[in-house]
Amino acid sequence: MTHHFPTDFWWGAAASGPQTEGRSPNDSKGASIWDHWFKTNPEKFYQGQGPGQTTQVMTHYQEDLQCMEEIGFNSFRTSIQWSRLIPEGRGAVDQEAVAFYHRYFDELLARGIQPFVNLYHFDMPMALQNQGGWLNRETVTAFAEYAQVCFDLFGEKVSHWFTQNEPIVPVEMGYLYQQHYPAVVDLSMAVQVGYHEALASARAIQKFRRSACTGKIGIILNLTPTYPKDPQNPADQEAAVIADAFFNRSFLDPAVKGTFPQELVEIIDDLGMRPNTTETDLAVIRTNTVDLLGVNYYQPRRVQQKQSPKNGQHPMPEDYFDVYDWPDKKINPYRGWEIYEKGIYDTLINLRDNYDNIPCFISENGMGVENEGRFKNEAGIIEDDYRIQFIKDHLAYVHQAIEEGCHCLGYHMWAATDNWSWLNAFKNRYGFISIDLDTQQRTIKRSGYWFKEVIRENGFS
Ligand code: BGP
Repeated sequence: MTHHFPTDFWWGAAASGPQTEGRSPNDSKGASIWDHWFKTNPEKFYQGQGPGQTTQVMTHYQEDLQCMEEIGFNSFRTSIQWSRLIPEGRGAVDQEAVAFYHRYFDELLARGIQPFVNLYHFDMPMALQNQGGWLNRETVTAFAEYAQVCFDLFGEKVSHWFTQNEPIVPVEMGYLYQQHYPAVVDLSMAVQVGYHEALASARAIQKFRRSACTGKIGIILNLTPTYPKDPQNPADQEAAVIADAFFNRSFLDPAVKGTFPQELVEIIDDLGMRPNTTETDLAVIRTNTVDLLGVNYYQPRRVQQKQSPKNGQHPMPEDYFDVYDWPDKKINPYRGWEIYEKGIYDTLINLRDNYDNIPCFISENGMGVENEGRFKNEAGIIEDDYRIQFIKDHLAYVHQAIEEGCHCLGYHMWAATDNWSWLNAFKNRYGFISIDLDTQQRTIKRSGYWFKEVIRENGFS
């Protein structure tokens, strides 16, 4: 075998609470920003499918987990929904939710699959959003309290915890590019939101360290390696350094090193947008860094020195660089994202060389494809050979990075089952396991059977 992976490598896939749980009539879940946004603006969601539908995991989790066991996963990541566990964001804990998450984690363990549990996947409880959400410092305290509740309730069953998934996304999509609620454009708010998320993550880690939990805690970041148009051109290089500081190092540095990148701090100071900080906050961030890093990798970022004038109306990160559209790029047309396999290797090498080779794993990587039903064979199995190729090409680079000393402990694909994707709802399907939304029937795709072989062999040729 040409690509053999280390013993005990984590093989599996990921999901999130808000993308799989859905709602049932009269359930006791509190609204999240997604429930609220769908109520006020259903037209924003692809084919009017909202977060109440999703894949009904609460009633179908056994079928999902049976398929995952059949594929041979040894680990699976999902998230607890804050607004399900604590409907008002603070205060009373919902006992139905507690019972459900216990059943879910028990079933995973019984099937030999380690639950990796994340606490925040873009799903602010609406009761807290009404008081400012991440703009409000009180939300940081509420998040630490929520984390404590989770550690106390489930700490004996869960050995791998994550504070947040892609914390840059609520910053950029909620406060710069209008794809998440509250969809405003305001860099100063974006900075405050990001700072509070970073602080909240550190405060949750502090709670973890003081709890009885014996496992590991980390964070999941979408790292987008940033490439200058012309690597020999210092102005393009500088543009790449700044874009990297905005979108990667803004969370990577505080999470792993306990500090914020100087380039970013200088820009924010120049703009007079330094968030409200205290010495105590900075000490909490400095001393509560992660044990483990989840790396979500989908696409690179390509930039060049500023060619166009600044937009002038309101400051934006793009005042410091221009996006470079590489004419030779390979693209996933359904999602519009570039496919660049070597980016996963460059990201791991960067962690090896500049982040003390922190233990990490690929926590998401995958390919969303529209109308996958057209690839169904007579047996009802989706023949997603493109996904097999995509994973193979990326895994080969992960393997190379490990051979070169990177401390990468596993590979989780996005996603385990097809699931609901924010504004895109069910447009693109990502899973190893397809779901017929009318019948809720789960069927393993060809990629799932291929992955089963990879897991069995602990590698591939
Ligand atoms: C990541 C998120 C996931 C998932 C995935 C695919 O950024 O962590 O929640 O949605 O991207 O993206 P999308 O669903 O937007 O196609």
